[in-house]
Amino acid sequence: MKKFPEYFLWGAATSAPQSEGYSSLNGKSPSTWDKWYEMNPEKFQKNQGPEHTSMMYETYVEDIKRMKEIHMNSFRTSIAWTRLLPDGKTINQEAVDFYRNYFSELRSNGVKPIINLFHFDMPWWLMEKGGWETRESVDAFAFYANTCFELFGDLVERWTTFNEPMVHVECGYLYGYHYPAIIDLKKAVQVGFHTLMAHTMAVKAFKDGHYSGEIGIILNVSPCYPKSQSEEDLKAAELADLLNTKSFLDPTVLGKIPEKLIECLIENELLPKVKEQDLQLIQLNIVDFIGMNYYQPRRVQAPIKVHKPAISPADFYDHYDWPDKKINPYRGWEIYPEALYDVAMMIKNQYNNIAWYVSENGMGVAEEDRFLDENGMIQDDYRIEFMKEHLDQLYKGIEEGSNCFGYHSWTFVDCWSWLNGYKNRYGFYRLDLNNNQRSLKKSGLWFKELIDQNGLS
Ligand code: BGP
Repeated sequence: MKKFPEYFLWGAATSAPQSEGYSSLNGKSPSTWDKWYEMNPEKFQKNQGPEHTSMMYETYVEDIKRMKEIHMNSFRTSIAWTRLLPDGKTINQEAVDFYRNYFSELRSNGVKPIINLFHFDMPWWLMEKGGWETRESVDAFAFYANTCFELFGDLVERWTTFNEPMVHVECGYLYGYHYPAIIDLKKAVQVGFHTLMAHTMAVKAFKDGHYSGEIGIILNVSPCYPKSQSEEDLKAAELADLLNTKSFLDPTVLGKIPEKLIECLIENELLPKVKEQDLQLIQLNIVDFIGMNYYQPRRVQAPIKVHKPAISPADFYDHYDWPDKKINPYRGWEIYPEALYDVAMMIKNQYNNIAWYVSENGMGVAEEDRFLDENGMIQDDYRIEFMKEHLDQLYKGIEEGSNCFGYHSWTFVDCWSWLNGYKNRYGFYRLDLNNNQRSLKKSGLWFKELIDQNGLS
């Protein structure tokens, strides 16, 4: 039996915009997702906008019973900024009541909430002023964060500021997947820097306010593996790692933007606008813990054509197709559990062995109803195998001293996703879109046994 530490947190993660529903009700103002969907419904799966989620706004009490049924002891969701502060300043009392009841319900059922503040859901009122492109966003976020600490601090032991901050940078400003779908490397760097400062000022507010508990950030880590050991490929992997991982990991954990990243920004005329005290503030406000979302690695090679100064990430590295890769046949993503061990060791060896947890890991499956059995249960043995393999690698890392305190699967109940609606399912519970009913999948039962044993057999 591979036993995990006694204090280990076993749970699942979701976000407010992907699970709550009621996105234009009960006082909530629109986020960019609500507006984008409204403006371009043809971009998305029919009738599957942020309004049509698993509707946890109304079902959270029963859902928490379900969490308890499978013995989960932790759950991560987020607060919707636009629900709590619809205009950025005025508190929406209905939202306060909702979140207080939600978090209290989790706690009284033995499920520790980990509460995140921003999961890609930029308020529309702020987006109209430029969103993360403007410095105003830093103050607005710090105000929102502090409001959350004041209102819910007695119910939350672990806060995180952002989920995957690189995603709104690259999807919004490099690849056109998220609103405002601009393609502009210089703007992307500025947006990234403002996000880092928003995080920093939220941590500062938390520390200055002497709130109890801990504060962290959730990053998406895709370890970068080079195609070969050639100098060019190694350099490409190093740059990919600097830009995608270390750009947030180093300042938030070590208090310092990597020198090599600064050199690279200078060389490419990409330095963002920085205020005098910013670097010192970053240094003084490091996190207590980190969450790592891991799905698949990044396979990189030297770029083929390079612009100087750079105009896109392709000027620093290219992706390549690793011929030996194992693929999730139902989604297409690579399955490489070994990377989780590499992440565990990286944190141990390069990041002061800071406390961390796996904040998302999971297997998306398209048309999952093909695996329904005659009793209406999804027989998702592929997901069990996926989690087992990943937990095995995580266990190895913990055995070797990495300070990991939990594992959250993505996700609890199948949830709405940003661009694909309900195409790819991830949950321990299947969501029936016709009647919003949940039903336990085989992986949920397996997870319960795993939790009971606190280990892998
Ligand atoms: C992470 C996000 C989640 C979730 C997940 C699965 O990057 O934090 O919000 O969506 O990925 O990805 P997808 O929904 O695209 O399958």
